[in-house]
Amino acid sequence: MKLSLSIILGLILSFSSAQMRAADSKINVSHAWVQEAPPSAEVLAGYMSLQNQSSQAQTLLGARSADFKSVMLHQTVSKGGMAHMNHTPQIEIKPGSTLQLTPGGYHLMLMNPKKRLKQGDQVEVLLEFEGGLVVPVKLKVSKEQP
Ligand SMILES: [Cu+2]
Repeated sequence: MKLSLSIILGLILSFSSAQMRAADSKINVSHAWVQEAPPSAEVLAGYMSLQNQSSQAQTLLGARSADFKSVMLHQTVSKGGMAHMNHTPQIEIKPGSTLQLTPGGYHLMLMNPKKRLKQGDQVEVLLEFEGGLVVPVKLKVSKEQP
């Protein structure tokens, strides 16, 4: 009982510090998670909400992570009942609006993980915006949308 409580407290603390750093850069990140995949998977998908709290448009150009060989911005689009993924070079977030990266829409395509990632693990990704802004985000690995 004591152990699980301290784990929960630790999670809350690490979550709030990530929130705080993101707020400094005027991009509020929430619901950041990575979908767990089979061990053989060469790509994983990352999802989150990005709220632009600044008075200017912010343009997401890409991302990088020490845990993956490369990271790309993708968009899933349905055409004639088939789902395709398109590479998206950039996404603009208007002032006050929120960009949702969700299953079936925009996502981070996390390619060639350097280690096996399981439910409960954490992944750090650096989001790169136009103008040099870099926002660090911690994503929780989860089987389902948390
Ligand atoms: Cu993709």
